[in-house]
Amino acid sequence: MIHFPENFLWGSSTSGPQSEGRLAGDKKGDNTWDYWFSIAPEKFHNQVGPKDTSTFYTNFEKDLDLLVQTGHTAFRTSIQWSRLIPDGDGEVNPLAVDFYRKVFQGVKDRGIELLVNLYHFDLPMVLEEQGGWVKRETVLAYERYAQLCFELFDDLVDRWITFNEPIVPVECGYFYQYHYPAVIDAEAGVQVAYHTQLASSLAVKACHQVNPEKKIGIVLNLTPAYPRSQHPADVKAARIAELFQAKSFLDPSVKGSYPEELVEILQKHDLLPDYEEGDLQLIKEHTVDYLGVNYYQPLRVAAPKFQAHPESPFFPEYYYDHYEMPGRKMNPHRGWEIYERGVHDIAKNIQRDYGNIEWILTENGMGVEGEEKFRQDGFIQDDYRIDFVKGHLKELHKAIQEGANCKGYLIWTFIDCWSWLNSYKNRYGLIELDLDTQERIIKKSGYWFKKLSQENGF
Ligand code: BGP
Repeated sequence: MIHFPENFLWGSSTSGPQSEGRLAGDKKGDNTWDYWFSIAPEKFHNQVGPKDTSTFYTNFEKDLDLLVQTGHTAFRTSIQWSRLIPDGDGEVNPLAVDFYRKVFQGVKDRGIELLVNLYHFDLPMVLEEQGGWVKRETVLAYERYAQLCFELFDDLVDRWITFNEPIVPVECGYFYQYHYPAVIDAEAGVQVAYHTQLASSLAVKACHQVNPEKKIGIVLNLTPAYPRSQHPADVKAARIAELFQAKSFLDPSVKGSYPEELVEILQKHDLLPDYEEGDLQLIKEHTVDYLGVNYYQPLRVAAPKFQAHPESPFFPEYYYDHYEMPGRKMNPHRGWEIYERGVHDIAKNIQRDYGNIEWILTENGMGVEGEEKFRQDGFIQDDYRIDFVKGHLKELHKAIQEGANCKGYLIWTFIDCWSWLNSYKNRYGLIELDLDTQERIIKKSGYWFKKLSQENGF
């Protein structure tokens, strides 16, 4: 039997835009997803959009009961900026204040620790129309929004989070076209990344001004970059891939400064962002109290096979190729590699290079397409998910024994939820959602998770 430390948190993560849904008269404003779906529904799997998510907005009381039934001692969700301030920087929506206070109170009443994220890929559309994160005005609007959240909800929130996976909207919005504005523009992408970091640091500052005792962190998707081989060119490729994918936010968020090599590379490509005097000092002074780490799959890279065409737009892949390791273990239902050892490597990296800062595994989980085929005796028998979690927990446990400062494990996710362009394609929940009836049915993993939490191990 593997036992976790006392008070280790067991729970799940979701986000506002992926679970709440919209209701006529709820006064929520559009965010970039609402807008994108309205002009290009064909991009979304089965044309299911952000309005038709898992109806948490109307069913939250019952859903919070399901948290208890699946053994949660912690729960993470996000506030939708466009619900609280429909145009991003103006009037506050009183219905949203009421909704979030009820939800947060409901979590607390059930004895569950509450983590609240301020931003999960969901920029209010009015701000996007004015240039979005490329513009410094968005940073200031976010600061005001964050400040408002701290004033309105701090009494109910145990831990705050500034951003979820901030590198993802940069990559997907400005290089790979999976998020709006879906352009290819490295200069804008770097500016967006920089502004997001600045906004995060400003939120840390504001949070501590409202309540110096309160912990605020950032959630990063921290896959280590594994080189194909120990050939110096492969090792270099991995080092640079990690600069772009992890250290671009990890270093300024935890250490308060950017890695020199990243700055040099951006300079070489004439991609340094605009910044103002005082910004770097602010970033230095307002580092996070803890980290959230999301981990699904490792990043494997090799030295680039070809030199980039001089006229081609800049991509980080100028420095590395993605690499498929022969014999890798796969989640065939999602097409992602499974590499449990990655959790241990992340933990050691944080322990060794980031002052062993406190952290929580805030997302880990197994997406499965067509999961209804595993239904037997009325519910989904997702033994593969239980095995997936066990495999990762063994590595996490080993790292904790070796001194890693991890305080909890949050699975993605509790009820199957909507996932951006993938919509409901890949199911991750401990609880199945029937999209037609909105019925919730606990999966085998949900019952198992409760036992895991009660026994604080397995
Ligand atoms: C993470 C995001 C989540 C969720 C998850 C699963 O990166 O933070 O919001 O979407 O990935 O992703 P997918 O549904 O694409 O498999």
